[in-house]
Amino acid sequence: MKRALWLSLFAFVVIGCNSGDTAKAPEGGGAAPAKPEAGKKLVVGFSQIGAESDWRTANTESIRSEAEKRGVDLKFADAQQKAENQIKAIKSFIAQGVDVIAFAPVVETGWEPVLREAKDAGIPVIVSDRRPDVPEDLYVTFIGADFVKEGEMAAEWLAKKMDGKAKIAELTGTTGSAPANDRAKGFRNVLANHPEMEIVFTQTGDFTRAKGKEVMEALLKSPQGKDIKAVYAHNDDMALGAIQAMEEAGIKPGKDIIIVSIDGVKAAFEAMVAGKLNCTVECNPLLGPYLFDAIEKVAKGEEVPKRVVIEDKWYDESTAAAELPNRKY
Ligand code: GYE
Repeated sequence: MKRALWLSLFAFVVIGCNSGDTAKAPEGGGAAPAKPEAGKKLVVGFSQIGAESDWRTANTESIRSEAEKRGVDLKFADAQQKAENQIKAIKSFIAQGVDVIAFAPVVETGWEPVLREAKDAGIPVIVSDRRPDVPEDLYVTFIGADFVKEGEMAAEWLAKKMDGKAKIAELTGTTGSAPANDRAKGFRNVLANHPEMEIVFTQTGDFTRAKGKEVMEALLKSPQGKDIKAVYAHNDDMALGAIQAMEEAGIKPGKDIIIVSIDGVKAAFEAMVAGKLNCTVECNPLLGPYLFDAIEKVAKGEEVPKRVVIEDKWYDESTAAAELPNRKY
């Protein structure tokens, strides 16, 4: 019976987001909440990655508040950035017999066995935010941004700003995660057309402010640090940490070193207004409404597209002040 819930359409949907917009329902907005059968609440298990960044905090808040708004019984598990905790959480959701499982996989690999267990138990799985490297029949839909495109946008902006010439330090996200892999790839796709734009340093800052700061501090102390003209950070938090390290080293962030990052959190806009960050590529974390639209459809046995892409755009120092009051996260 539950296997019918696996119904899905191999379709592809792109959702554009205007700056400052909260997420809209995927199709025409405001889909009516599912009526729980005979007064029974829909039970959803969500395995979140952790609380590593402002983006993640906004994402969690969006998911929690949307569940509450729709009267969904949400079992929320924070994995503290550990895949093994996510696997444990998913196994426990299976054991509890939840109606739908949703998760944001911290890294790309290692999910096939546990997702097979969910499938064998007849519980549909919805993927949020990051892509797992598994056969497509193991999940119903994947809702999230195109990280390769984000990396490309960051590189295009930077190449223009630097007139096609710069020694770049890259602060990468969590090793093995889809956004770290894809944002690195997208950036390099564009750099291939700019022979004098060169990545001379690349190291993980694990998507956190503390590690971004630590890595930048060490880089600035090394002889290589003197050559760096630009920083590409895979998220705003690492850029904000790097900004602190630069200031402590007597370097003017945003001027001596040009900085581009990804996410578009409020703190990044504030840093742009203060002239310390130059550009951020937005990645909308407000996935709650999209996610629960899909969850409710899947629970009712309705079809959902296999992939829902949330579209992003970039903002830089020239538009930051005007945009800041519209920011929702
Ligand atoms: O960019 C980063 C977070 O997966 C898109 O994870 C997400 C990323 C986001 O920690 O800030």
